[in-house]
Amino acid sequence: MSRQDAGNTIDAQVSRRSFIKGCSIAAAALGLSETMVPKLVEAAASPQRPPVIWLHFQECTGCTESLLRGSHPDIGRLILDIISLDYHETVMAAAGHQAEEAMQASIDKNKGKFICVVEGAIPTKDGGIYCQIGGRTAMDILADVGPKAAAIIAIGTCASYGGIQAARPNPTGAVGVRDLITGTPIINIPGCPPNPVSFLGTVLHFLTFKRLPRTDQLGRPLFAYGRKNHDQCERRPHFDEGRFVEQFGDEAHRQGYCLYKVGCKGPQTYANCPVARFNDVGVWPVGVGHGCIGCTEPDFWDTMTPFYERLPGVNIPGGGKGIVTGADSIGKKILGVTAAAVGIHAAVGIGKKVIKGNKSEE
Ligand code: FSX
Ligand code: SF4
Ligand code: F3S
Repeated sequence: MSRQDAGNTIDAQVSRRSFIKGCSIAAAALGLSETMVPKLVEAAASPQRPPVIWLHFQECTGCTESLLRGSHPDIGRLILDIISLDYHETVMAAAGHQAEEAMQASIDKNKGKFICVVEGAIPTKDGGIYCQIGGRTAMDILADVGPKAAAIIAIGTCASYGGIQAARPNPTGAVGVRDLITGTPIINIPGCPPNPVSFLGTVLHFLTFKRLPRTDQLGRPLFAYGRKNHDQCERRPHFDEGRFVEQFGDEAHRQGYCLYKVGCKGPQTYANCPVARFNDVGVWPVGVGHGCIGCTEPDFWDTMTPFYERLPGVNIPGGGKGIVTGADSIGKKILGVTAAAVGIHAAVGIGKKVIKGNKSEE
């Protein structure tokens, strides 16, 4: 064996190991047992890779960036290995008419079989003129492509619920995919940006079980959004014992105490951040000393602000004082906007209702 061949073999082994590791991470995120990993690997390694048309609308491209910059294992590479990315404006080599033709050719060839990923909100005001690609509005493109897909994955809070574009006063009438498309299975992977593991788990679930994972009433997969960050947070013992950071940089902050009083929205945020974590070093916002701003929740730019003031309506066990709703002027000030979020979560809280017809094997 030449040195070159030996190198290639090692590369292939590393790549295979990384491939299996990625599938194991996805299986764990999906709540599947180790015994299911070979089934996921088999589905992921199938030569019939599902075609994916990835549409970009109103957004910052952070969803794609966080996905493709992920590594260890290289989740971005794994995703690119298991799907056939036929159209993606950020990473494709083609441009202009050539790119539009590639998209059309893939849609014609794979009608009813491809996955449509939507990144970004869709402006609806004034005929949707505020986002146009190749001379067509985002509304037109989605109305054309969406119904021809086997399933739509709305990646990011923008595509799921409108995101920052839909923040008051929502000048372009931005909405999420589910506001415009019916009749095609749609799943939301919110987060600004979302965790790549949640996206990978959803894709692998679809490939393995031929359907999308079970969701909550907001269209989010339960495997990733079934629990609040607060209930999985490593600072939770401090919350339970009443040990709070009062000010960024104080001794309590240095000690890693709970960030609720400096604005953490973890008690009202459904996500898997404390478990899935981000980037090579396995961090998440609260882990590095910043409160959760609730980025997986609909309208969080309106309902979770001010970001650095405490969330009202939260039981604080410490000190025997119980409920602190409206306990100070800050709480009263934000009670109105937060009430909407609290209302939403009352509907999807403990014993969340699962959308029918979207059952899965897990
Ligand atoms: Fe939105 Fe994605 Fe926030 Fe950005 O593109 S969810 S603005 S991080 O990245 O759509
Ligand atoms: Fe963690 Fe925030 Fe909950 Fe405190 S309030 S336990 S920092 S999620
Ligand atoms: Fe977003 Fe909160 Fe996670 S801000 S990234 S849901 S910790």
